[in-house]
Amino acid sequence: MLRRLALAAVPLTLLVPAVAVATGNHVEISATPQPVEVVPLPCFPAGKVMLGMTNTGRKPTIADMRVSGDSALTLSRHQFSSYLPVDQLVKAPLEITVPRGTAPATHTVDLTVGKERLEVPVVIKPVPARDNLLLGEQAVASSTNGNMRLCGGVDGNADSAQWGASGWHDNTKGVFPDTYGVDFVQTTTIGRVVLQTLDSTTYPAAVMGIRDFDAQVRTGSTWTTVGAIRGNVQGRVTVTFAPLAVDALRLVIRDSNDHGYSRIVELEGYSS
Ligand SMILES: [Ca+2]
Repeated sequence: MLRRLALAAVPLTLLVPAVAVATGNHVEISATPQPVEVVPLPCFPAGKVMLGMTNTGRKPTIADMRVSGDSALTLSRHQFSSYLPVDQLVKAPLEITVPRGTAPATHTVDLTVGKERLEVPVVIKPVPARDNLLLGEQAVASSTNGNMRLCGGVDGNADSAQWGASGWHDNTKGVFPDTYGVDFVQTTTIGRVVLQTLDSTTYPAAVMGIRDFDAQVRTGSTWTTVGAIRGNVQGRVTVTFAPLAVDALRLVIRDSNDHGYSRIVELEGYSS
């Protein structure tokens, strides 16, 4: 090693930039979008920001980004480490959530790589006025498949084409009933329930959608069936009933058209 250095006869000053890259001085930090907006509801989609590192030095390097925020924020990661080729943006997603009741305010997430630092503003929004009273509320299910998110059925996205990212199904293939619904934090008047079951070009409702279900509401500890659907082959199904002040709402799913899983793209509830 010593002999090699001696043969190369490189002046010491030229070695300095390579050392600097290793400590992160030539890594540019980015974050998109700014600010990030977050709604304080348990099943509302998280605030999403794409973190980036670009190696502006002359040699590839390995960089560690530290991700931190104040205690109001829950962050999906606290570190982003990557090999960085020269002049190439390397990205990783960060999701930010806050508990229900978090007051509207602007917070920050700090991103640091070596001596580089970027402060990303995070705006906590007020809870929006909602026609769909299930949107973002706490979902409750009998089981959830590992590839799906419990919140997927009440995240505001009813597009069957985005089923994989934004839907829900149970984890008991071929075994019914399954249940899916929300627990409200305060008594809520509901008179109409809308189910969007899986209904895409590849997976039409008549083949993969929910076939038989009961819509139920809970007052105190008593569940009441307010509608029963049998033999459904449609993607979007509406159940209307005399409005009731309820503490929870759920579907009891008794069969699907493939007799496999209970697939919900979105479950909505309205006052009338
Ligand atoms: Ca959804």
